[in-house]
Amino acid sequence: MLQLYFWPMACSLASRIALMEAGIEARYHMVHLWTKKVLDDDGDFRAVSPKGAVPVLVLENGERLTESAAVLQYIADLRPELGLAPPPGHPDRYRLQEWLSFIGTELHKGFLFPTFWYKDDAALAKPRERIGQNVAIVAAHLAGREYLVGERFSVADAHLAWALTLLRPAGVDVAQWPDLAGYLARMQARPQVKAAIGIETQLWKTVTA
Ligand SMILES: N[C@@H](CCC(=O)N[C@@H](CS)C(=O)NCC(=O)O)C(=O)O
Repeated sequence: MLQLYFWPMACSLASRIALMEAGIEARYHMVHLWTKKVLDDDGDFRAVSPKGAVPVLVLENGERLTESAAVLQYIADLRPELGLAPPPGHPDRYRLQEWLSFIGTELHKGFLFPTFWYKDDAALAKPRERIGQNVAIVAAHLAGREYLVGERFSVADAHLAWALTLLRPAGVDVAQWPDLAGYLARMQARPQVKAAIGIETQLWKTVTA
C-alpha cells in the first residue's frame, strides 16, 4: 500500500486530495514539521527524507518520492483512465507541468511558505507585493474555464485548491477575483476535496489544541 507523510493543511494536502480523487487507499503518517518527528512512532522524519519536508510518498516498492509536482503526477498516472493528468506526450501534459510548477514556486514557495514559516513582516514585504500579481494570472486563466487544464479535474486543480484554501488565512481574500472565488467554491464542493479538507482541518485542530 502507498504511504503518504503529511502535515495537516500543508502542501501534502494536495497529494491526499489526489489519492482520494483517484480512489487509492494509502497509509497516512503525520509528521511534525518543526520537530521533524513522525508522530506514529516518534521516528526521525529526516531518516525518511533528508529534505525534512512533506509530501513524501512511499511507493509500493519502498522507494520514496518527494516534490508535490512529481508525487501528484505519479498518483495521476496510477489511474490513467480517470484523466487526473493528460497522458505523457500529450500537449496538455506540459500545461499541467507548467501549472504545477507555477503553483509550487510562485504561490507556495514565493508566498505561502514564507508567510506561515517565517512570519517576519520585513521579510514578507516583497512576497506580499508579488502575490496579487501571481494570483491575478491564475484568475485571468480561469475566466470562463471550469478547470486549470483541459476539460476535467486534474492534479493541477488539487494543487491549486490547496493553495487557494490557504490564501485567506495568509491574508489574501480571493473574493476580489470572482472567477477564482467561483472556481475555489466548485473545487471545495467536490466530495473528495471536501472530505480531504475536512480530515485535515480536524487533524489541524487536534495538533494546535
Ligand atoms: N518543493 C517541495 C516543497 C515542500 C515543502 O516546502 N513542504 C513544506 C510544507 S507545505 C514543509 O514540509 N516544510 C518543512 C521544512 O521546509 O522544513 C514541494 O513542492 O513538495
